[in-house]
Amino acid sequence: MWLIVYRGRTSSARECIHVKNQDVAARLREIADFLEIQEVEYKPRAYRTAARNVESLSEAVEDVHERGELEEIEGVGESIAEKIADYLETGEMSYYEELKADLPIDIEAITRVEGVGPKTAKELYTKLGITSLDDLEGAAEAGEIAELGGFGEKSQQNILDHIEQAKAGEERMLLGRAIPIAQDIEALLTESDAFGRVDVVGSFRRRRPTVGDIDVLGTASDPESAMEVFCTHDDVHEVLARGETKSSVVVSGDLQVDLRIVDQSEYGAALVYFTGSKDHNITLRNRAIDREWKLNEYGLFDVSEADNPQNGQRVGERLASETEEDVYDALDLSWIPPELREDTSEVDAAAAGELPELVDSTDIRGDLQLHTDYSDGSHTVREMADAADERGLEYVLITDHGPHAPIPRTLDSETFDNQRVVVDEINDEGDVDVTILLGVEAEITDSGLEIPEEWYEACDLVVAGMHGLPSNPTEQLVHALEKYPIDILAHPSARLINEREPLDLDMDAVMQTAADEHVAIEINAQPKRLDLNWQSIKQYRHTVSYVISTDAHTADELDFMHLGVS
Ligand code: DGT
Ligand code: CA
Ligand code: CA
Ligand code: ZN
Repeated sequence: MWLIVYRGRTSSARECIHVKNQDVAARLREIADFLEIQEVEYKPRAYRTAARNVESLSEAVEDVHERGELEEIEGVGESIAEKIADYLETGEMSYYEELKADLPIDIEAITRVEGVGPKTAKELYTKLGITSLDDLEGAAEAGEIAELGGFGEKSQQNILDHIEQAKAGEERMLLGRAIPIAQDIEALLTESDAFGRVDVVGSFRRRRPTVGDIDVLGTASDPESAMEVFCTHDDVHEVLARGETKSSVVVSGDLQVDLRIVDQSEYGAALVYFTGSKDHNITLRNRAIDREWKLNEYGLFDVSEADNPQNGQRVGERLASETEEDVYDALDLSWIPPELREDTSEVDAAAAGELPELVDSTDIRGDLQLHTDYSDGSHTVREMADAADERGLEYVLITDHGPHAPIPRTLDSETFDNQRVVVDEINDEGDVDVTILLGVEAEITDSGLEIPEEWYEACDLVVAGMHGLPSNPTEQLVHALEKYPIDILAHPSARLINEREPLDLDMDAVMQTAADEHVAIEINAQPKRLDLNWQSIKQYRHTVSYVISTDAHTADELDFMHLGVS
């Protein structure tokens, strides 16, 4: 059995990126789409690579610009650097604005619909004037798309099938995207004199893969000035509500942020309440009711002697409210880590003293999926080795895409052999502490696992994954796991959050086969994947072993590890 995550080593999970990196990356990606529509060659790919590298930078792109080092970002040449500088200096990227003026459509949203690419989006605009997801939905429902030449019923049905998924992307932001935004706000409030404690709560604190909004809890001796700071800082795009203890604003990425100011003496009860989940709260509240107590955001109260327990929020004798530990303790529970507060038996486990010890970032020793410029990664093997070394990893497994992966560049026999030599050289030179292992991300297709026989011997470990649209995914996965010496099954459900539904798999069958064949299951830390999902991870934790891998395509994406850990 593989057990790749051990306890007991410190490594730092650098989480702090900056909001502007994402804004720049979003524009570069849209430029890529616009250029693709114009059938410009190579450039779209260059813009996408640059976008990925800017987005995953471990520092603020403004700082890089201030040092005059934009062109040192991988994939950013003179021309892209100029565009980034333009945006950072003026707040607008004029090249992007020009392209957008020519084709005024929400290309990012429309192309999020599975099967709709930039060129289709343009055609839909030219022929039907579609500029947004709502337009697209309306046209599909009215049957207008089926009537277009080159489209037909099937394309229209495909759009209808996938539009909800794309629309969900407007409502729920990827955790990986929300983290830098929330951390910036948290830092801003924490550093302001107006606030005492500040905590980001809600689904964010529970580290759900996506968040509907950001909930912030704070204490303030002068709530009025605290609200002033919260409602008027630089990143506030709109104030939705402003009250004495409760305000809501909209910030970058159209993200809503709610703030509540509560009393220091009731902070613990408020933390429990606003961290949620709602179902976890209900289970806690029922536990209180069983004891003739009452639990709400103000505290835990003994109401057995109260004349009218429903009368007011703070009735009865206060049992706990100052810290979270106090509240859980009073309910005869050990403190429950936020990630577990999803009402999936964690309260029973806490009552029985059987909460699991959670894996955390300090447990991570290695990373078993990452890409280099031998396939679709941005950096060389050497650069990835250095980046892994800097992060204190003991080992990494290089896994470029094997033949038949649906991407522009994949390994062939020559480049694979060459990569083996390069990896051996780096290990032999011994100037990095990290051990570089060589693997491959082999493609599972209709005909099996697409790598030459010799590679099994030459690889330290074989990772297998599916990137296409298989007709019978369960059968193909099970067959591949049984027939080939696979070590790790990558991103099993192949979901792309807000873009592509998970494969329709018989997960029991896949997991049982993986267990029988001693194949470890990957928890992929890419913000869009987070695959295997947390519900299944829990479900199959006694069946299979897991590895947490970043699937990094740039050096800084090695920092995604903490998302996989969450
Ligand atoms: P989200 O924003 O959709 O990603 O999910 P949450 O969990 O952050 O939900 P949100 O923002 O509506 O509320 C934050 C927390 O406040 C939630 O996790 C639990 C608590 N809460 C909100 N509404 C209720 C409620 O009606 N009953 C109880 N017991 N708790 C609630
Ligand atoms: Ca929330
Ligand atoms: Ca909320
Ligand atoms: Zn993959």
